[in-house]
Amino acid sequence: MPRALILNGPNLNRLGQREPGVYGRVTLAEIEALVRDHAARHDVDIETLQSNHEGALIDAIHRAADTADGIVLNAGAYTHTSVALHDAIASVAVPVVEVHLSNIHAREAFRHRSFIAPVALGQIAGFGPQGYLLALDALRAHWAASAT
Ligand code: CA2
Repeated sequence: MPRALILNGPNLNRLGQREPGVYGRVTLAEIEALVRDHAARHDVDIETLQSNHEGALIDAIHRAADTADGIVLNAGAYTHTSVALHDAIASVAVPVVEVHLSNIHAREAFRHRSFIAPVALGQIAGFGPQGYLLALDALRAHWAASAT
């Protein structure tokens, strides 16, 4: 069974508490449950992890080199700042799909730049929690294409 790591970065543990206009009312635990359900229906084994610490996210990406076939990554604000996360992704052969709840390109200019995008398979932004399911589907399509 293919394995995917669902990796969430800083402040995503606060979802559902504030700013419902931007991020909705869904909590991270609810998003993870949606992904778990979707993954089970499509025979994907998933692990979920959230951290507010850049180094912990980097360690998780390194570990995924041996334990996962793909990563769904919402790096939160580190998306716009972290050369270290960019380098971590470049250092492993695991495909990464970047996901954002909000459409970062329709928001403040500082959110338009992603350090993740150049080393990701692709980016999904603006579809709320559904984006995580689309990202998992993108990984599934990538695995299927790589197997042929
Ligand atoms: O749209 C996304 O998924 C983001 O990755 C969310 C990040 C933001 O910094 C990125 O630009 C886009 C923020 C994570 C959650 O932040 C919260 C803020 C207020 C209340 C709850 C969560």
